[in-house]
Amino acid sequence: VQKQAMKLQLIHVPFGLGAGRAGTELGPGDILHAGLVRQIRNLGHDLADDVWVSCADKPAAAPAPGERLKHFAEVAEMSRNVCTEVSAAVESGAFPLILGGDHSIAIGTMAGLAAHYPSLGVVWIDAHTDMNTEATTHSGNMHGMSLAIALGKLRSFSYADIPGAGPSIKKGNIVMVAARDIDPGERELIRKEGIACFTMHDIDRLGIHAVMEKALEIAGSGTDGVHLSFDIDSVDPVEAPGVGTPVRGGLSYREAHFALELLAESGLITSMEVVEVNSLLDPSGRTARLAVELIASMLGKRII
Ligand code: B3U
Ligand code: MN
Ligand code: MN
Repeated sequence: VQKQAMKLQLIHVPFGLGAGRAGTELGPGDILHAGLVRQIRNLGHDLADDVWVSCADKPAAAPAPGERLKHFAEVAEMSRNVCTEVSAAVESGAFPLILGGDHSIAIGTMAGLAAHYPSLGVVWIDAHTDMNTEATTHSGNMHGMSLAIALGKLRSFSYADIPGAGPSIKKGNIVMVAARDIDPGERELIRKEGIACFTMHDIDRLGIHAVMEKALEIAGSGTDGVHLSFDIDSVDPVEAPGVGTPVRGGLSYREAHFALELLAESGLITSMEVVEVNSLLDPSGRTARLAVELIASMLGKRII
């Protein structure tokens, strides 16, 4: 099934202060450099003019002593701006394709999407679950909290603090895929809330095809839109070495492509973001090139 031509809106979010290591702020430029626009045009899609969200690149002030959330002010400001741009893109009728940046950009992405899809489904493909709160985080890095924030699980930051944001995401509409590095507090929250989480163990046991079918059923039934949040560290570090927190035992090259081909085929995905590409940690550039290839699979590219 060749996917129909779409109008795409690229939203670049060169923000890296949610991560523990520098480099993800260069992600949008690196992904463009790896040939994204050519790929998209080859697939026959239209592109609206790119949007660049202006982001803080260094912290405005020293963190307050005892502050649990690193660079909170910068993350909050970035989230407001991303929310505004994603919301405008949906309003214009375009398919938003958001390029990070670290995974904290998903806070603003989902806030903006939820304003238009009150029952948003989310497929979260990631080695991690990003379900930490200010009470459970060890690192203080906010890219490890974005899903918990979208669920309304932080005391100090929620969608009520983002102008124009929709409601928090319903826990029954979220599904995680490819998880293999989960902190104790995250595990407890996932279990307590009963959130669907397909780990690498499940993928080994059931196969990526069955897992993606189950994932689509969870995120795609009873929802009015489905967002794909794709953290490139879901892929095995052999294929995607340019990430801040690599975890062995990830998706193979073909598992990653096949997962995205299945999502494309479903016709259910209404927006996508790609995060955590860090080319400073990958002089070969293969991580950014992989990101471009995977985006193409999600946008309808077929082998034959
Ligand atoms: N769970 C850890 C590690 C981590 C989360 N996301 C990434 N790394 N990329 C944390 O810092 O919260
Ligand atoms: Mn992540
Ligand atoms: Mn991750």
